[in-house]
Amino acid sequence: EKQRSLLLESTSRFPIPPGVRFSYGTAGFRSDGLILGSTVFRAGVLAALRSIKTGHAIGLMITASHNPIFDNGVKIADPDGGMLTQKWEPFADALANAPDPQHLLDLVVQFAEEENIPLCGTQSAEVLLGRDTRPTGESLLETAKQGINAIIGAVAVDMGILTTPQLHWIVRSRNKGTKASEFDYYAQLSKSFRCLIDLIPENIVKSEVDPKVLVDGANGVGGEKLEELKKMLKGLDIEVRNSGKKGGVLNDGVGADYVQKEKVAPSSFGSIDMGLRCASLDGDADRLVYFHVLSASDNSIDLIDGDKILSLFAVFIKEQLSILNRNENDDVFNSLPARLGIVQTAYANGASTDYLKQMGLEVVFTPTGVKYLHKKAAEYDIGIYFEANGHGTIIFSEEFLSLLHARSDELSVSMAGSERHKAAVRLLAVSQLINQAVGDALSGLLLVEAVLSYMGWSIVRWSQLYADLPSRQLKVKVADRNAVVTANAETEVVQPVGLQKLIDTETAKYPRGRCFIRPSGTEDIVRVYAEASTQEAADRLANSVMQLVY
Ligand code: 16G
Ligand code: ZN
Repeated sequence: EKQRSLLLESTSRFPIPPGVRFSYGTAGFRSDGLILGSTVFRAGVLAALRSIKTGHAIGLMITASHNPIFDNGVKIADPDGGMLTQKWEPFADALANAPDPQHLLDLVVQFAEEENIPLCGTQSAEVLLGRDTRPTGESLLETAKQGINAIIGAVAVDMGILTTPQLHWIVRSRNKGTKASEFDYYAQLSKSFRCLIDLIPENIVKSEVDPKVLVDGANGVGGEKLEELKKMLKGLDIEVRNSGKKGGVLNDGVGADYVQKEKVAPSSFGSIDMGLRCASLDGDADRLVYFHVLSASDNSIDLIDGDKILSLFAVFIKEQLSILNRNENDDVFNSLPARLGIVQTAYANGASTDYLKQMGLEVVFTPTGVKYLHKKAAEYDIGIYFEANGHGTIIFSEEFLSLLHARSDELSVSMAGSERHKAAVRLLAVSQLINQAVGDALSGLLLVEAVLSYMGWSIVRWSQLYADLPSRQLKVKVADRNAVVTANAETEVVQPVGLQKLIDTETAKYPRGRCFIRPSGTEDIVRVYAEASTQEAADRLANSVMQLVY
């Protein structure tokens, strides 16, 4: 009874704006930050219920990632640090759109019953809150707290300004019972980075590798946090630009999304940086791309996107596995077989997929959205996933990690200092460095830097792993994006019926042509992607398929 009146009373303080429908899309709820109050309050309620249900800490992040500064959003992290289980998304939608407090209460009561969530007032729940640097973030975080406090027994812990992956990492660590503060995050990353650097083979020609990396912080939280991390790093020279402190606007002409989509240098980068290794984070630092400036006259760049970061990681991991399992004649150890899986989406450049397959790697595809890629990657001993936009990570199964620990211990006894021992230690260090909860630009950046040093590769050498096929992306405004239904990891249109045939006919006209369309999960549009052997052909293919979509 007390719970009912508390929920009714609190909900009535955050009425929903008229005429808006909220949907828990690929990346949680997103819209103009000023109309998100009711949604964030309700996400707080949801997070508290999720924590009661799972018996673990839950994360709630206020961010709109790479979107403009006045947008905002909210998303929930599950106990393992991953995305909210898809099973709860319909409930999230229903909650966000409940027209009044009574409807909301009815939904909560009904859902709690279905899911066996006790609401008797004796249960406990913990929700960890984080936000990025957006102007509406602070008040929305307060609103989320009120939503959490509307469930009796739930405790809200304000972790302050964080990158999205930091919050996911903290939730995961907290629930695993390992050290889980923001400081612990920096300590773990810098320690494992150091470990990888210390194990670089002496015969590596280091001359080719510039110790300096220039980083575009998107005028967001990432730059600020990278400055913190930097204080604990040795052996790497990081220069942060667009840290947001010099008046630049979040995601405005800066950031990984801008750099990847426009294929130009972000502001405050230019011809003076030609030849230097540059990286760009997005507004909440869960995406990372690299680039180098090509031309002094315009801002054109050579883009090194998520596919190429993936390829670099795959080369490195594969090499370490093969060193670990190298068959010495007097071998007393069995090999430690590892199923290594690579996960991409339809946006992956065809040249990257060819390259990975040529290396003998298993490549699989899922629809766009981290929740799909992550889940697929978790099916392997080591799963590496990346979206072309720069979001991705490496995940290790618990079973494989414990075997690896054991092997590393054995080797440290009989073969300490051998290449095989080092390979085991390196793989363990990667599992500590890379954020296994979710894609993380800061930890990804350190791993890229460590691997380039290990390989002795310049950014140009890295870029030459393969040549991207020219591609083009277009957006089409349509009356109803949900009229387009896809299958086969978004590579095939099943509705409207007959459209795929037309796309196929068009695509067949171009050498190396490939084209797909899909409804966006974050905007009210349909996206078109085309690639072909020349830029002109890719443009033409995209345009003619766009005509078919109208
Ligand atoms: C969100 C997704 C990202 C995906 C993008 C696609 C997460 C954390 N983020 O940003 O993975 O690439 O949406 O947007 O899942 P779209 O559906 O509008 O093309
Ligand atoms: Zn982001």
